[in-house]
Amino acid sequence: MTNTDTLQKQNISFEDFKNEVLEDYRIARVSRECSLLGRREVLSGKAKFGIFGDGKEVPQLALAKAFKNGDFRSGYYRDQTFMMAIGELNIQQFFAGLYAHTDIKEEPMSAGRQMGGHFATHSLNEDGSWKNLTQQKNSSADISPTAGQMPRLLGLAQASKVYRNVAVLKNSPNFSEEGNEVAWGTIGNASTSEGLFFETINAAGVLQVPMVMSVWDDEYGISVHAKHQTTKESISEILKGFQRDETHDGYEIFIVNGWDYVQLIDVYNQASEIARTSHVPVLIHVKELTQPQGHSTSGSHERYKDAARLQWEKDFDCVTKMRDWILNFELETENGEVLKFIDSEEELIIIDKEAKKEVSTAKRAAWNAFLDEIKTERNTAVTLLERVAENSSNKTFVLKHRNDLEAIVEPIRKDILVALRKSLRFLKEEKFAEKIELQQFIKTYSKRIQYKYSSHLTSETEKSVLKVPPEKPRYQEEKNLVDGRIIMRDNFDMLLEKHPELLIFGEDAGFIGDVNQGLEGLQEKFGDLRVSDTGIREATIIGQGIGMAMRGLRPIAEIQYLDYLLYALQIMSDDLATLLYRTHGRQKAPLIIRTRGHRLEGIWHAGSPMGGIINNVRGIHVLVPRNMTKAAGFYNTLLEGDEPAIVIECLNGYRLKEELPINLGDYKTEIGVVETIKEGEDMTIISYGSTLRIIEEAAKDLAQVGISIEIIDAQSLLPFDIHHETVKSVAKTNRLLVVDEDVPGGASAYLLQEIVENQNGYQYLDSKPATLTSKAHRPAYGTDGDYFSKPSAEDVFEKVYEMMNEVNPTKYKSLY
Ligand SMILES: Cc1ncc(C[n+]2csc(CCOP(=O)(O)OP(=O)(O)O)c2C)c(N)n1
Ligand SMILES: [Mg+2]
Repeated sequence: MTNTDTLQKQNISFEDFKNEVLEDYRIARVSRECSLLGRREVLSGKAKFGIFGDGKEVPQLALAKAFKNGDFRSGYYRDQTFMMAIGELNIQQFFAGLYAHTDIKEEPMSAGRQMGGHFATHSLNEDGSWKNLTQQKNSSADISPTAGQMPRLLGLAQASKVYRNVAVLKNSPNFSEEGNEVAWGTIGNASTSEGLFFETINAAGVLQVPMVMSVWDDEYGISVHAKHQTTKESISEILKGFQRDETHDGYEIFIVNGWDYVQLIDVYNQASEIARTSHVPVLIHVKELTQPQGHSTSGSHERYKDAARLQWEKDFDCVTKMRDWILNFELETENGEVLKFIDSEEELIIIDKEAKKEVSTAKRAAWNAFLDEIKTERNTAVTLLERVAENSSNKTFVLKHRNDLEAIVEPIRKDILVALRKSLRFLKEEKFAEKIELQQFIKTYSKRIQYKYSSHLTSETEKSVLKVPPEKPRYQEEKNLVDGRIIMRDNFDMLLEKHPELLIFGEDAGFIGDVNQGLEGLQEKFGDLRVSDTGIREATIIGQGIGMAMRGLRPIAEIQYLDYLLYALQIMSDDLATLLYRTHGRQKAPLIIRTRGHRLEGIWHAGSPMGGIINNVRGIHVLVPRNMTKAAGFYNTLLEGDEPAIVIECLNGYRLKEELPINLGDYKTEIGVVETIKEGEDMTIISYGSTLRIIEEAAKDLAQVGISIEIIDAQSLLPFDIHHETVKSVAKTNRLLVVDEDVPGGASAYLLQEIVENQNGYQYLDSKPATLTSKAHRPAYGTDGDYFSKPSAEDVFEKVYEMMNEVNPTKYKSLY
């Protein structure tokens, strides 16, 4: 017998409650059937990998009830039931994901790019414009790395705080209603062992943001038991110190069993209320969950769970427990009447059977939709090959490919292209119309299909940063030289005025206005929500930025020094860089990361690990301005676009004098465009950032011995030189030297490949192309440490001279 509390609390009639319960049960059953059939699809070879939400169904029903329009989820691969309950995933779409259907209409989570179990909703229309996020339920796109959903969750929650409290943002109808939106996180018990989990939990407690964190606890992380994962084997136990009290802000913490439907609903409603109205973060530790089919399709849990545990999992299976509860439910009313959900078990058996049938039918529909499209393409290819064969002297060979292709019962696109491309090889010596047709077909077909896999690495909208019109800095008549940091500061001042949704935050960025005072006085002027200090926690600084950018804000996240970007590089690489790609352009986070580096002092303040960065963040623009005027211009450009980028300012440039532009906030440095900063005849030297000043110094000495070098500032590493200007310089000088402060074979190797291979620079070279870089070790401390670690003006001079000596030993006599 259950009391009437739940009904009274929710103020609903028994009939409504009953319908809701039975509908919930139906969703749970459907979800479970999806898991069961999904596993079979993988084991029978139709899908490649499966990871499912079985055992976690019931708490997700409760979460879905508390989840309102405008709210955001940031979770992981177990949440299919939640997605179904909020109406954002149907059965056919679930299977389309498993089969990797590349049509976004059939597979709205990622157009087949992500493995099943990685969920997302669409924040953007097809043309890249924002939808009204307050009128839909939102799920930020999942990533696979455990706890990788945490940093972004922090930003999703913080956006509500910003929208509620920043006066200029009060009216943001597409993104927020008074900051009433909650960000809901989900994570597995074992993944709470990750640093990102603890970093995020602490930061959300400090920031007091509306974040509700659910931990789905099934006692395991694949095969590894909680005793190896969590101190005291309990995340709520060890997070007790976070509990708020009369004197301190903190968390509200709930503990609830994952099979207890009624308790779960109660807890989730309370959590929602607390987070939504008071912006207090909440932790819900959902215990006693199971994994009926084990972790994933890659193994079986009988290998690591003993008989007693396996029996317990059967007995405490949340769907079974919910079913038993429905079956045994009786409610005595005040007038003695006994109310039940069902008259007999038969009603539940019907729901069970219907769920099975529905899942099986939709699964078949998904498979057919997936396959039919490819079969049509296959048939076209078969017909074409047949006609080609008829005209070829290698008929038998081509026919073999044609017949093999036709015989494949469930073809994929690889099969089609293998047959076509291998057939073409037999026609090398031949010339006939159908051969041309085949060549054309391969080209257009490959291109069309390639797009399905390679689109949306960067913005394809009108707001692509490459489409922002450049604008030159303008200057007053009389020369006005200032410290570089003044240009930054005054430019940020203009930007904060111009873009109300702009926020800047990082370590020491608020009160003192950053370590180099590029934000001096701006917190005082714009308030501590728009210009703010953060804790020392690089990964979640980036996470704050990602989450807030996903909710329509324009964050600039500061990483104090480039060397410390490594703490954040994982989340930049896994989350930010892939977001547009993994959602096929349906979610974006135009986050700007601001940092400074290349040259200061010692092992951890003078690094320039550019090769590592550019190789890890394809999808994020990487900009390396040589001075503050250029840097400020990049921020101005980026804020007009809709893409993520990192701007690396020169650490030794804030006190160097530059002329103060008069059109601050407006002038724009072009992205993907190089700049020739000195013309010359004998050699092209390309570099970026602080190193350019050393090259300029060497250029003067080289001129004295009759060597004229042309210096190009790359400015933008990703993308690099979209107009292929560098090769024009190489065509003139016939010699190329790439200089930077990265390790040998770092970003210099990338630039070399771009120029020699992609721009076909090799054909103009009269000397071996060369690189000059730092040593392989980190830069040592002190002036001599720098001199013996990084390229110096003497190194540049001698490298160039040596190359010229090789060309003309009589004119440039050997130095050594
Ligand atoms: C960073 C990272 N390390 C390892 C993995 C491999 N992995 C995937 S899921 C998983 C276990 C997660 O367990 P838990 O968080 O308890 O979630 P559950 O699957 O039990 O719901 C591991 C180790 C990963 N995806 N990412
Ligand atoms: Mg687990």
